[in-house]
Amino acid sequence: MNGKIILHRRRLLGSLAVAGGGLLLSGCDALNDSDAFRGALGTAEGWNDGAQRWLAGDGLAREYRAADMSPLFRANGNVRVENAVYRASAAQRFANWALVVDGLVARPLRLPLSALQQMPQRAQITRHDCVEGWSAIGKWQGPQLGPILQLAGILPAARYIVFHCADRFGSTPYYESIGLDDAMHPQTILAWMMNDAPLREAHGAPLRLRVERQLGYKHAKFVMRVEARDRIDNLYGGRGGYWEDAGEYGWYAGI
Ligand SMILES: Nc1nc2c(c(=O)[nH]1)N[C@H]1C(S)=C(S)[C@@H](COP(=O)(O)O)O[C@H]1N2
Ligand SMILES: [Mo]
Repeated sequence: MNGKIILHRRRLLGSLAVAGGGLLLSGCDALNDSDAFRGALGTAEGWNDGAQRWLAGDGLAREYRAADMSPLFRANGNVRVENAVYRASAAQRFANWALVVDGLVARPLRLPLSALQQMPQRAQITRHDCVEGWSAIGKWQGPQLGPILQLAGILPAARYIVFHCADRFGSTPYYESIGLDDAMHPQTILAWMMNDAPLREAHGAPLRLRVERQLGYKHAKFVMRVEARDRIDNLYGGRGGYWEDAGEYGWYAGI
């Protein structure tokens, strides 16, 4: 198992080297410290809890066949983003857009869409369940979140991963958070493709979270920034997400 993961990380780092100048790293020394990486797998601290848990055989969400894909996948919540910065990058088809990865990490990252596209990809056909009472089966593709957090050097103090989105309801920004077990889960990806095409704006372009063991509202669309934190009770309304703060839904939305 460990060997497989290290191989995966080598592939990731190789493809990032190809991505070249587009990728900004604040330190490069740790890029080939597979010893440190192996060491981290052996500890029981922080981000590693999740990895340990799925290495030990935690469950996967069900995956479907292409023939099961819903002919129509509804878009829900915000389907258009009004803020000016987002509109400007959308007009350039996100060519100058970059995902920020920061917070409790040793090496904050700015990852252009092209870098995310060149990382090893995972594609999965899953069922999306919205609390409002509809479901749809769709295909999602993008890099796994776990290796991105490892590349950023997620620190042992990190307990939550927060997704900051470009959209708002009224004056309140949409955001969501998950624990490290879900963040490190193999089916947790930052998808830039849906049903074999780049994400449409209504479905969260340029990048949205897929966290397949949880309900629809956890799957943050229009993700601009991924932040590692030790707590979420001191962020916005303190409950870890837009709907949670609104008192509508709970933080853990396991299916
Ligand atoms: N940024 C953002 N993410 C969001 C929402 C939203 O309004 N804004 N709606 C959530 C809800 S309730 C659901 S069911 C899904 C809908 O995803 P879809 O539009 O691709 O169907 O996105 C979730 N993520
Ligand atoms: Mo939803």
